[in-house]
Amino acid sequence: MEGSDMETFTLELGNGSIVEIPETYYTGYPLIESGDMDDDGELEMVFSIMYDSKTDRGRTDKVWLIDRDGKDGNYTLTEIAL
Ligand SMILES: [Ca+2]
Repeated sequence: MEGSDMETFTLELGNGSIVEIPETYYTGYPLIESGDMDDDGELEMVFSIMYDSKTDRGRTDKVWLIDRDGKDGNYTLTEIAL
C-alpha cells in the first residue's frame, strides 16, 4: 500500500505450508518463536514485530499464535490480545 507503513507477511514453512500474516506495521523486525505452549507435544509458533526505536525495545504491537491442527495439518492464525 503506497504511503503506508502497513504490510502483510507471508511465511513459507519448512514443510511447504504457507501462512499469511494480516496487515501489520513493517517498520520493525519480524520475530518468530516456537514452543509447546499448551503442552500437547506439538510446537506452536508466535509471530510478532519488534521495534527498536521505541522506548521499550521489547515492545510489540500485535502478536499472532500460529497453531497446526494435528488432524488435518492446517494452520490456524489467532491474534493474541495483549
Ligand atoms: Ca502445543
